[in-house]
Amino acid sequence: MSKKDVKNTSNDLDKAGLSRRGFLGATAVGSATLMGAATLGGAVMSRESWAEAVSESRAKIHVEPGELDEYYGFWSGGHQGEVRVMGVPSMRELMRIPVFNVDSASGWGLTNESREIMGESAKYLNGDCHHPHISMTDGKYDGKYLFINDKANTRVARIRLDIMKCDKMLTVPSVQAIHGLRLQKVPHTKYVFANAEFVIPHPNDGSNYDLKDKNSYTMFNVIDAEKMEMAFQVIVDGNLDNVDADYTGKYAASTCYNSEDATDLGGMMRNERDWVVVFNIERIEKAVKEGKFSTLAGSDVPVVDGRKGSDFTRYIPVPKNPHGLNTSPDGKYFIAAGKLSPTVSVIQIDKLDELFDGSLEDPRAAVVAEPELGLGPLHTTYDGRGNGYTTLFLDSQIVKWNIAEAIRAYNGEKVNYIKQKLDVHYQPGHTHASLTETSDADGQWLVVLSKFSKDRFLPTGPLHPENDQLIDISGDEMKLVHDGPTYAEPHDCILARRDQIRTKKIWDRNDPFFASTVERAKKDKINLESDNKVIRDGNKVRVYMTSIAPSFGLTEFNVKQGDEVTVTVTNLDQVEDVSHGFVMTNHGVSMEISPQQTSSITFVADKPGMHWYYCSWFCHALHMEMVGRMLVEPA
Ligand code: RUQ
Ligand code: CUA
Ligand code: CA
Repeated sequence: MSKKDVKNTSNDLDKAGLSRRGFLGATAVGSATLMGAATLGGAVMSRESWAEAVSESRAKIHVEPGELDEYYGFWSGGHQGEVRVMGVPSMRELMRIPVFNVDSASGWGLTNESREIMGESAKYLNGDCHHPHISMTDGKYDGKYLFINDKANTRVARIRLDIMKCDKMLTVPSVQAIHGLRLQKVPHTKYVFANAEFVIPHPNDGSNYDLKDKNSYTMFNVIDAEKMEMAFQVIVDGNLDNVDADYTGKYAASTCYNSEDATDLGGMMRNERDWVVVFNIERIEKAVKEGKFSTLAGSDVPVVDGRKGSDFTRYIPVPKNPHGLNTSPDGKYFIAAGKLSPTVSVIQIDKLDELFDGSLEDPRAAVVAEPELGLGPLHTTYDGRGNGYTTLFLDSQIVKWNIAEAIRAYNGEKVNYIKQKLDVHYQPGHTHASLTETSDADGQWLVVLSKFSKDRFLPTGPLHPENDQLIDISGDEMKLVHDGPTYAEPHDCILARRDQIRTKKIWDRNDPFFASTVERAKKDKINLESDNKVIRDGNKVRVYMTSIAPSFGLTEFNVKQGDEVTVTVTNLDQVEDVSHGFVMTNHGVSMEISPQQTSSITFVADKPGMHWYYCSWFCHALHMEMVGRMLVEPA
């Protein structure tokens, strides 16, 4: 059967008057008629996966043109530095939110507003984000913020979900490489937990390079989510990889793969067990409040010592170089994936109280199961029905397993806790089931982020896309339904129900995003909503103009060669979707001005003569005519 035949089959279904719902009922059609399509694309798609792809589940992901998706997906853009907004289950990319990068379209990293948010770190043009997470209240998404880490330049950023723009960025002091990032779930996201991965000497001034020295360590970083300021830091033994929080608000737990304090691969694999370190947030908070902390040179952030033997932490040994740490949505377990061990370690959270008060002495007593799942377990996600889904990097599979049964097996019962293993393509890292990190986990969809795509797509030269696969987990069996090529490199993603995200249609004139620009205009006695004026202040020139489709308020302004020019544009349009842009040709100047937004950008007018500026967003039939000229008088 050719591709065309397959298409005709679904057309025939349409013609036969079968609605989507009707088609869902017509399972026989899916499995019998279309099995023949298995050879489509030769070796590319297995019989099995194609048969699955055209079945019920496939019909569910077909979001008709003009229809809306059920879920928002937020994808990390990895070392590309942005966050991507997806529609799920269609897997259509809806938007990109620049964060730790420079974006030519919106002017992120170029405009004064974005550079002020980036602060000192605006000088970095790169980033490496891994873990996007939405703020919560009572263990459920509240849709307010999304937080994300930058491993490359040790930053944490916050995105306001009402406008889908980054509004805060913080460089975490005294540490290197923020990797794991999670949020306090209960009672609400008061804190952002951020793991600094690498051990460094303190002070890091070249006087000491010995990682076994007691002044060499890394820290667990706790950020005040509302203020986006450091709350406190906790010194740990070993390094820190991934983290998650519990559903009481009391604990967070991180994996450590380098308990060896080694500097090379061989060294980091020496120990049979590394550990999960559990932080008693309540105790640490109390100590900080009582002033029982120290500070490090050049920083006023409270630091407490959480190394072994401390009241603030417990170290639970787990096999070998663990990676992902994921809390089950029933709040009962922290589950740490073994990576170099074929197991995951199930830590029972309600045993932690006893570990901390001393009534349980052996930290291993908190481990209630260690099921063997396959090779290279990296991350686990949940369906809210008692099952875990763990990616197996080396086996290129996702394995569905039952947590309660794994615990019974650990206690000696003969029970097969493995429910299904499904091939994914290929080498999966993170996996995320819908709403899995909240108590709303609904077991509908699961995304597997495969690090390799190999032969799944048209070749693109030596650099391949990743492959983000969508799997239907609503039934007893996992069904692979979609291949999604993505650019480097969505380490992680999350899914939220669409009603949990509420966005603005146009900007509010009082939005804090451009408040400092409004403030500056006030000082210049400018009414941004009506004035089109040029203000000279020595060799600084401030150009204020409005825009309304299809024209700028100023079609011409004069400056002198060498002037530092700041152009501020206020978009007076109130119609949803009528965004303008401002580009000054040959000056590296570009920015977005969406309805009711004010944006500004500063550059040096270093070339005499006539320079056209134009609107870069196709806003009107006369968009091409939306232009003006900067006339630069030679010095
Ligand atoms: S980590 S592939 Cu950067 Cu989230 Cu596990
Ligand atoms: Cu305004 Cu195009
Ligand atoms: Ca190790």
